[in-house]
Amino acid sequence: MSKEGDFDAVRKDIEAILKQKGYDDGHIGPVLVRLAWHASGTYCKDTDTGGSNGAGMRYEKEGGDPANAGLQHARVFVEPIKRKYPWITYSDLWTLAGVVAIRSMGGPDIPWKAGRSDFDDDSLLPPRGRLPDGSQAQDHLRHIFYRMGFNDQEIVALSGAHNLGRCHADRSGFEGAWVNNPTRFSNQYYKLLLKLKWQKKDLNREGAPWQWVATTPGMDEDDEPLMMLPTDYSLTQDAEFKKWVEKYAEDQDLFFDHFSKVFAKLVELGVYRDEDGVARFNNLTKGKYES
Ligand code: CCH
Repeated sequence: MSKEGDFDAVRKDIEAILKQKGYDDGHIGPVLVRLAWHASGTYCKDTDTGGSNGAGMRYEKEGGDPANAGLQHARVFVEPIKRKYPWITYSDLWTLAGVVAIRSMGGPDIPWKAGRSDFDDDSLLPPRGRLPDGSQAQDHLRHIFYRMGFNDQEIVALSGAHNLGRCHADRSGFEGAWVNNPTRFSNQYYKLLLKLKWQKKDLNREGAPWQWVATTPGMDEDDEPLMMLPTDYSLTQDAEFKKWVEKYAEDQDLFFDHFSKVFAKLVELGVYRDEDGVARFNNLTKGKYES
Protein backbone atom coordinates (compact mmCIF):
# COMPACT_ATOMS: atom_id res chain seq x y z
CA MET A 1 0.00 0.00 0.00
CA SER A 2 1.32 3.44 -0.84
CA LYS A 3 1.38 6.22 1.70
CA GLU A 4 -1.41 8.75 1.52
CA GLY A 5 -0.11 11.82 -0.29
CA ASP A 6 2.70 9.99 -2.10
CA PHE A 7 2.26 11.84 -5.40
CA ASP A 8 5.60 10.57 -6.70
CA ALA A 9 4.17 7.07 -6.66
CA VAL A 10 1.11 8.31 -8.56
CA ARG A 11 3.33 10.06 -11.11
CA LYS A 12 5.28 6.84 -11.71
CA ASP A 13 2.10 4.86 -12.24
CA ILE A 14 0.77 7.45 -14.70
CA GLU A 15 4.04 7.29 -16.64
CA ALA A 16 3.80 3.51 -16.75
CA ILE A 17 0.43 3.51 -18.57
CA LEU A 18 1.19 6.20 -21.16
CA LYS A 19 2.36 3.92 -23.95
CA GLN A 20 -0.58 1.80 -25.10
CA LYS A 21 -0.26 -0.21 -28.30
CA GLY A 22 -3.43 -0.12 -30.33
CA TYR A 23 -4.62 3.28 -29.09
CA ASP A 24 -4.18 6.13 -31.60
CA ASP A 25 -0.45 6.73 -32.09
CA GLY A 26 0.45 4.18 -29.40
CA HIS A 27 0.25 6.78 -26.64
CA ILE A 28 -2.53 8.04 -24.37
CA GLY A 29 -0.57 11.17 -23.37
CA PRO A 30 -2.37 13.53 -25.77
CA VAL A 31 -5.86 12.57 -24.65
CA LEU A 32 -4.78 12.94 -21.00
CA VAL A 33 -3.54 16.45 -21.75
CA ARG A 34 -6.91 17.24 -23.30
CA LEU A 35 -8.65 15.85 -20.20
CA ALA A 36 -6.63 18.15 -17.92
CA TRP A 37 -7.41 21.11 -20.15
CA HIS A 38 -11.15 20.50 -20.45
CA ALA A 39 -11.38 19.85 -16.71
CA SER A 40 -9.93 23.33 -16.10
CA GLY A 41 -11.00 25.41 -19.10
CA THR A 42 -14.59 25.91 -17.92
CA TYR A 43 -13.42 28.69 -15.61
CA CYS A 44 -15.08 32.11 -15.67
CA LYS A 45 -13.21 34.79 -13.76
CA ASP A 46 -16.15 37.19 -13.50
CA THR A 47 -18.45 34.72 -11.77
CA ASP A 48 -15.61 32.65 -10.28
CA THR A 49 -17.26 29.44 -11.48
CA GLY A 50 -15.89 26.38 -13.27
CA GLY A 51 -12.20 25.51 -13.23
CA SER A 52 -10.22 22.50 -12.18
CA ASN A 53 -12.06 21.67 -8.96
CA GLY A 54 -15.04 19.41 -9.21
CA ALA A 55 -14.11 16.73 -11.76
CA GLY A 56 -17.54 17.38 -13.24
CA MET A 57 -16.99 15.18 -16.28
CA ARG A 58 -17.95 12.23 -14.09
CA TYR A 59 -21.51 13.52 -14.45
CA GLU A 60 -23.58 13.48 -17.64
CA LYS A 61 -24.18 17.22 -17.35
CA GLU A 62 -20.49 17.95 -18.08
CA GLY A 63 -19.20 14.57 -19.36
CA GLY A 64 -21.98 14.46 -21.98
CA ASP A 65 -21.16 17.92 -23.33
CA PRO A 66 -20.37 17.33 -27.04
CA ALA A 67 -17.19 19.40 -26.47
CA ASN A 68 -15.98 16.59 -24.19
CA ALA A 69 -16.64 13.75 -26.66
CA GLY A 70 -13.86 11.16 -26.45
CA LEU A 71 -12.63 12.14 -23.02
CA GLN A 72 -14.36 9.14 -21.49
CA HIS A 73 -11.41 7.15 -22.88
CA ALA A 74 -8.97 9.29 -20.91
CA ARG A 75 -11.04 8.92 -17.74
CA VAL A 76 -11.19 5.14 -18.13
CA PHE A 77 -7.41 4.97 -18.67
CA VAL A 78 -6.66 6.62 -15.31
CA GLU A 79 -9.39 4.84 -13.34
CA PRO A 80 -7.07 1.98 -12.17
CA ILE A 81 -4.78 4.63 -10.70
CA LYS A 82 -7.66 6.19 -8.79
CA ARG A 83 -8.50 2.71 -7.46
CA LYS A 84 -4.92 2.11 -6.38
CA TYR A 85 -4.66 5.53 -4.69
CA PRO A 86 -8.19 6.18 -3.38
CA TRP A 87 -7.02 9.22 -1.43
CA ILE A 88 -6.30 11.27 -4.56
CA THR A 89 -9.19 13.34 -5.88
CA TYR A 90 -10.21 12.94 -9.50
CA SER A 91 -9.57 16.62 -10.08
CA ASP A 92 -5.99 16.25 -8.81
CA LEU A 93 -5.49 13.01 -10.75
CA TRP A 94 -6.74 14.41 -14.07
CA THR A 95 -4.61 17.57 -13.88
CA LEU A 96 -1.54 15.65 -12.68
CA ALA A 97 -1.95 13.13 -15.51
CA GLY A 98 -1.79 15.98 -18.04
CA VAL A 99 1.33 17.42 -16.46
CA VAL A 100 3.09 14.03 -16.29
CA ALA A 101 2.10 13.22 -19.88
CA ILE A 102 3.56 16.48 -21.23
CA ARG A 103 6.88 15.90 -19.49
CA SER A 104 7.01 12.32 -20.59
CA MET A 105 6.46 13.32 -24.24
CA GLY A 106 9.52 15.59 -24.11
CA GLY A 107 7.78 18.75 -22.92
CA PRO A 108 8.71 21.04 -20.04
CA ASP A 109 8.37 20.40 -16.33
CA ILE A 110 5.17 22.01 -15.16
CA PRO A 111 4.72 23.07 -11.53
CA TRP A 112 1.75 21.21 -10.05
CA LYS A 113 0.26 21.22 -6.58
CA ALA A 114 -2.37 18.97 -5.03
CA GLY A 115 -5.48 20.11 -3.23
CA ARG A 116 -8.39 20.18 -5.68
CA SER A 117 -11.67 18.80 -4.45
CA ASP A 118 -14.32 16.78 -6.28
CA PHE A 119 -17.99 17.72 -6.25
CA ASP A 120 -20.28 14.99 -5.02
CA ASP A 121 -23.27 15.94 -7.12
CA ASP A 122 -23.89 17.71 -10.40
CA SER A 123 -25.85 20.67 -9.12
CA LEU A 124 -22.74 22.81 -8.79
CA LEU A 125 -21.32 22.28 -12.26
CA PRO A 126 -20.83 25.15 -14.68
CA PRO A 127 -23.11 25.31 -17.72
CA ARG A 128 -22.08 23.73 -21.03
CA GLY A 129 -20.73 25.85 -23.86
CA ARG A 130 -17.68 27.31 -22.15
CA LEU A 131 -15.04 25.44 -24.18
CA PRO A 132 -13.81 26.72 -27.54
CA ASP A 133 -15.35 25.82 -30.89
CA GLY A 134 -12.70 24.88 -33.47
CA SER A 135 -14.77 26.05 -36.42
CA GLN A 136 -14.49 29.68 -35.33
CA ALA A 137 -11.64 32.24 -35.36
CA GLN A 138 -9.62 34.74 -33.35
CA ASP A 139 -12.52 36.77 -31.90
CA HIS A 140 -13.98 33.60 -30.45
CA LEU A 141 -10.60 32.57 -29.00
CA ARG A 142 -10.30 35.92 -27.25
CA HIS A 143 -13.86 35.71 -25.96
CA ILE A 144 -13.31 32.23 -24.50
CA PHE A 145 -9.79 32.66 -23.10
CA TYR A 146 -10.20 36.20 -21.77
CA ARG A 147 -13.13 34.80 -19.76
CA MET A 148 -10.63 32.42 -18.10
CA GLY A 149 -8.23 35.31 -17.48
CA PHE A 150 -5.62 34.64 -20.19
CA ASN A 151 -4.00 37.25 -22.47
CA ASP A 152 -3.03 37.03 -26.14
CA GLN A 153 0.46 35.65 -25.50
CA GLU A 154 -0.98 32.98 -23.21
CA ILE A 155 -3.61 32.01 -25.78
CA VAL A 156 -0.92 31.38 -28.40
CA ALA A 157 1.28 29.47 -25.94
CA LEU A 158 -1.63 27.24 -24.84
CA SER A 159 -2.56 26.54 -28.46
CA GLY A 160 0.85 24.90 -28.87
CA ALA A 161 -0.59 21.87 -27.09
CA HIS A 162 -1.85 20.95 -30.56
CA ASN A 163 1.67 19.65 -31.15
CA LEU A 164 0.14 16.63 -29.48
CA GLY A 165 -2.50 14.15 -30.52
CA ARG A 166 -5.12 14.26 -33.17
CA CYS A 167 -8.69 15.00 -34.12
CA HIS A 168 -11.14 12.13 -34.45
CA ALA A 169 -14.07 12.30 -36.88
CA ASP A 170 -16.31 10.47 -34.39
CA ARG A 171 -15.46 12.86 -31.52
CA SER A 172 -15.19 16.43 -32.81
CA GLY A 173 -15.92 15.90 -36.51
CA PHE A 174 -12.43 17.13 -37.43
CA GLU A 175 -9.80 14.61 -38.48
CA GLY A 176 -6.05 14.13 -38.49
CA ALA A 177 -2.97 15.29 -36.58
CA TRP A 178 -1.38 18.73 -36.54
CA VAL A 179 2.20 17.46 -36.78
CA ASN A 180 4.03 14.38 -38.08
CA ASN A 181 5.12 13.16 -34.66
CA PRO A 182 2.10 13.83 -32.44
CA THR A 183 3.45 12.14 -29.32
CA ARG A 184 6.55 14.32 -29.10
CA PHE A 185 6.12 17.76 -27.55
CA SER A 186 7.86 20.49 -29.59
CA ASN A 187 7.29 23.83 -31.33
CA GLN A 188 6.61 22.13 -34.66
CA TYR A 189 2.97 23.29 -34.65
CA TYR A 190 4.04 26.94 -34.96
CA LYS A 191 6.61 26.16 -37.64
CA LEU A 192 4.07 24.29 -39.74
CA LEU A 193 1.42 26.97 -39.28
CA LEU A 194 3.81 29.44 -40.90
CA LYS A 195 5.54 27.17 -43.40
CA LEU A 196 2.99 24.92 -45.08
CA LYS A 197 0.58 25.83 -47.81
CA TRP A 198 -2.76 25.29 -46.09
CA GLN A 199 -5.86 24.55 -48.10
CA LYS A 200 -9.49 24.38 -47.08
CA LYS A 201 -11.07 20.96 -47.03
CA ASP A 202 -14.83 20.51 -46.69
CA LEU A 203 -15.96 18.06 -44.04
CA ASN A 204 -19.66 18.91 -43.95
CA ARG A 205 -20.06 17.55 -40.43
CA GLU A 206 -22.05 19.06 -37.63
CA GLY A 207 -19.75 21.38 -35.69
CA ALA A 208 -16.95 20.74 -38.20
CA PRO A 209 -17.91 22.23 -41.56
CA TRP A 210 -14.32 22.39 -42.87
CA GLN A 211 -10.65 22.38 -41.78
CA TRP A 212 -7.25 23.28 -43.21
CA VAL A 213 -5.04 20.52 -44.66
CA ALA A 214 -1.50 20.39 -46.03
CA THR A 215 1.15 17.84 -46.92
CA THR A 216 4.85 17.97 -46.09
CA PRO A 217 7.53 17.18 -48.70
CA GLY A 218 8.36 13.62 -47.56
CA MET A 219 4.73 12.49 -47.47
CA ASP A 220 3.21 9.91 -49.83
CA GLU A 221 -0.01 10.60 -51.64
CA ASP A 222 -1.98 8.15 -49.50
CA ASP A 223 -0.61 9.52 -46.23
CA GLU A 224 -3.11 11.36 -44.11
CA PRO A 225 -2.48 15.11 -44.59
CA LEU A 226 -1.64 17.32 -41.63
CA MET A 227 -4.43 19.53 -40.40
CA MET A 228 -5.24 22.80 -38.66
CA LEU A 229 -8.53 23.85 -37.15
CA PRO A 230 -9.96 27.18 -38.30
CA THR A 231 -9.10 28.48 -34.80
CA ASP A 232 -5.45 27.32 -35.12
CA TYR A 233 -5.05 28.97 -38.51
CA SER A 234 -6.63 32.20 -37.25
CA LEU A 235 -3.55 32.69 -35.05
CA THR A 236 -1.67 33.58 -38.23
CA GLN A 237 -4.36 36.01 -39.40
CA ASP A 238 -4.12 38.37 -36.45
CA ALA A 239 -1.11 40.65 -35.94
CA GLU A 240 -0.90 40.26 -32.16
CA PHE A 241 -1.32 36.47 -32.23
CA LYS A 242 1.02 36.05 -35.22
CA LYS A 243 3.79 37.86 -33.40
CA TRP A 244 3.80 35.08 -30.78
CA VAL A 245 3.44 32.30 -33.36
CA GLU A 246 6.62 33.61 -34.97
CA LYS A 247 8.50 33.87 -31.68
CA TYR A 248 7.56 30.33 -30.64
CA ALA A 249 8.41 28.95 -34.11
CA GLU A 250 11.88 30.43 -33.79
CA ASP A 251 12.61 29.70 -30.17
CA GLN A 252 11.55 26.37 -28.67
CA ASP A 253 13.06 27.21 -25.27
CA LEU A 254 10.92 30.34 -25.02
CA PHE A 255 7.85 28.30 -25.99
CA PHE A 256 8.61 25.62 -23.38
CA ASP A 257 9.13 28.25 -20.69
CA HIS A 258 5.88 30.07 -21.52
CA PHE A 259 3.94 26.84 -21.98
CA SER A 260 5.03 25.57 -18.58
CA LYS A 261 3.82 28.74 -16.90
CA VAL A 262 0.52 28.94 -18.72
CA PHE A 263 -0.37 25.27 -18.29
CA ALA A 264 0.40 25.59 -14.57
CA LYS A 265 -1.97 28.57 -14.47
CA LEU A 266 -4.64 26.64 -16.40
CA VAL A 267 -4.78 23.75 -13.94
CA GLU A 268 -4.99 26.19 -11.02
CA LEU A 269 -8.08 28.01 -12.32
CA GLY A 270 -10.65 28.16 -9.54
CA VAL A 271 -8.21 26.88 -6.90
CA TYR A 272 -7.40 29.12 -3.95
CA ARG A 273 -4.37 28.54 -1.76
CA ASP A 274 -2.96 29.83 1.50
CA GLU A 275 0.47 31.39 1.48
CA ASP A 276 1.93 27.98 2.26
CA GLY A 277 0.36 26.57 -0.91
CA VAL A 278 -2.40 24.55 0.73
CA ALA A 279 -5.72 24.72 -1.12
CA ARG A 280 -7.98 26.45 1.40
CA PHE A 281 -11.33 26.49 -0.35
CA ASN A 282 -12.81 26.19 -3.79
CA ASN A 283 -15.74 27.73 -5.59
CA LEU A 284 -17.95 25.04 -4.07
CA THR A 285 -17.29 26.04 -0.50
CA LYS A 286 -17.92 29.60 -1.52
CA GLY A 287 -21.29 28.36 -2.82
CA LYS A 288 -21.02 30.23 -6.07
CA TYR A 289 -22.05 27.62 -8.61
CA GLU A 290 -25.29 28.71 -10.22
CA SER A 291 -26.12 27.84 -13.82
FE1 CCH B 1 -7.48 21.23 -28.34
N1 CCH B 1 -8.69 20.22 -29.62
N2 CCH B 1 -8.51 22.92 -28.70
N3 CCH B 1 -6.37 22.18 -26.94
N4 CCH B 1 -6.57 19.49 -27.91
C1 CCH B 1 -8.63 18.90 -29.95
C2 CCH B 1 -7.69 17.99 -29.52
C3 CCH B 1 -6.70 18.30 -28.59
C4 CCH B 1 -9.52 23.09 -29.58
C5 CCH B 1 -10.18 22.09 -30.28
C6 CCH B 1 -9.76 20.77 -30.29
C7 CCH B 1 -6.47 23.50 -26.60
C8 CCH B 1 -7.21 24.46 -27.28
C9 CCH B 1 -8.16 24.17 -28.24
C10 CCH B 1 -5.51 19.34 -27.03
C11 CCH B 1 -5.07 20.28 -26.12
C12 CCH B 1 -5.50 21.59 -26.07
C13 CCH B 1 -9.68 18.59 -30.87
C14 CCH B 1 -9.94 17.22 -31.46
C15 CCH B 1 -10.38 19.74 -31.09
C16 CCH B 1 -11.57 19.93 -32.01
C17 CCH B 1 -10.78 16.37 -30.52
C18 CCH B 1 -11.02 15.00 -31.11
O1 CCH B 1 -11.63 14.93 -32.17
O2 CCH B 1 -10.57 14.01 -30.49
C19 CCH B 1 -9.83 24.49 -29.73
C20 CCH B 1 -10.90 25.08 -30.62
C21 CCH B 1 -8.99 25.16 -28.90
C22 CCH B 1 -8.93 26.63 -28.75
O3 CCH B 1 -7.92 27.19 -28.42
C23 CCH B 1 -5.67 23.74 -25.44
C24 CCH B 1 -5.56 25.10 -24.73
C25 CCH B 1 -5.08 22.55 -25.10
C26 CCH B 1 -4.16 22.24 -23.95
C27 CCH B 1 -3.39 23.14 -23.38
C28 CCH B 1 -4.93 18.03 -27.20
C29 CCH B 1 -3.70 17.48 -26.48
C30 CCH B 1 -5.69 17.38 -28.18
C31 CCH B 1 -5.47 15.98 -28.75
C32 CCH B 1 -6.36 14.99 -28.05
C33 CCH B 1 -6.23 13.58 -28.58
O4 CCH B 1 -7.12 12.79 -28.27
O5 CCH B 1 -5.26 13.25 -29.26
